[in-house]
Amino acid sequence: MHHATPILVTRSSMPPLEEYEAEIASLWESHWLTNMGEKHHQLEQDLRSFLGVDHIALFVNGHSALECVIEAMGLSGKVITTPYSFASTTHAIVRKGLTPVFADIKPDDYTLDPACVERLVDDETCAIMPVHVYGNLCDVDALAEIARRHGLKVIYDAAHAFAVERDGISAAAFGDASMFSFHATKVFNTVEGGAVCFSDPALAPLLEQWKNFGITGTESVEYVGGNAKMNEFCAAMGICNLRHVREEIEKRRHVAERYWERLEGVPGVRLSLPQPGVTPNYAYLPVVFEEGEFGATRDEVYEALMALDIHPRKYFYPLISDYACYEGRFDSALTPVARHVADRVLTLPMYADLSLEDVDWVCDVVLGARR
Ligand code: T4K
Repeated sequence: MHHATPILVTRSSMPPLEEYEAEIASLWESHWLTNMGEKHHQLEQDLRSFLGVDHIALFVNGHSALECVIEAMGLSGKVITTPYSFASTTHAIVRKGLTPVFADIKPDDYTLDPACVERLVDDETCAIMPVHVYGNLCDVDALAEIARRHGLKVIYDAAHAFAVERDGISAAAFGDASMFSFHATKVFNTVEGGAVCFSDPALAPLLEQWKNFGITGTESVEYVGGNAKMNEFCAAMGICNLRHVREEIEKRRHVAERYWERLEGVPGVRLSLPQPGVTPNYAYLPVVFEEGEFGATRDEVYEALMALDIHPRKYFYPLISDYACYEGRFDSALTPVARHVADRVLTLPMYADLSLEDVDWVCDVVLGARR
């Protein structure tokens, strides 16, 4: 056995303990633990300058952030989205009483195919919810053009795209709104958390109210809102982690480049290499295995790794349209590219502190799985 402990798909980044202790010390003075306190305001400010945006709202997690944007925008009708994502994207649409319509993805970067989106727009369509999956940027210009022509909102699920930029512009700047997840498994985490960046300043008070029970004043409640506020301990974690995030991404770059060096050009292996003009964040390491050429199925590679206590994940299999909870509602045969990728993808272990020796070992096992 190579390792005493398993290698998991990811491992949370954490600041030095003393740094976090110093950051939370003032909470023992103020006794102010949640409801938009001092740490909350500071993290918002830090993120505004990090992302280069004017408008941001913090949330208890990325999923609640998505639900709140839908509420604050007052959307109803159909939302065109991708079946190739985490449950959250479609669940947010359905839980808010809207109807998801699945468009297919592109075979090169797995993001929504604008041509497929365009074909599905009808009179009931109110919005497009594309996903910058794995941190790969969607075709934001084509999607903006479709939205403009049909009067649709664009809400990006940018859960994976923190710190991703195109020609120096943050992913946060595209669409009407972008949701970021700050979950423990993300490039930047606040333990649990999320944020929405948005272009219309009129959304600011609405998001604040929707995440706080719809309260609009000490004696007035105007919306049936929930509770989706980020607390002070999570905000403090974010303040600390943000100081180290560039360094973390740089370490991830070395890990990703080692994987690509080892796997690029292997017949039947499809990698997700950086897109032209895009500064990546190396959030995930997806590999698509084409069985015929590679000589093993995705599931055989998965089993070979698991047998050695290496835990990759099948992000994102099954397609959302194939979930048991949506049985009978959708037909994944209508999104053949998404189905092809979901049946063949494996996301390999990827985190800042993964050693290059371990990357080599993972690659040895992957390549050794061939018949
Ligand atoms: N949209 C998209 C496209 C998303 O991917 C997500 C979340 C969302 C929306 C919603 O955002 P949030 O509401 O979550 O902020 C994980 C995450 O829980 C989830 O945040 C993430 N996407 C999804 C892709 O992955 P699981 O069920 O696979 O997580 P789990 O518990 O199996 O953890 C995976 C690995 O991460 C573990 O093997 C080890 C490591 N880990 C995990 C935890 C919980 C840590 O190192 N530390 C930890 O604290 O969903």
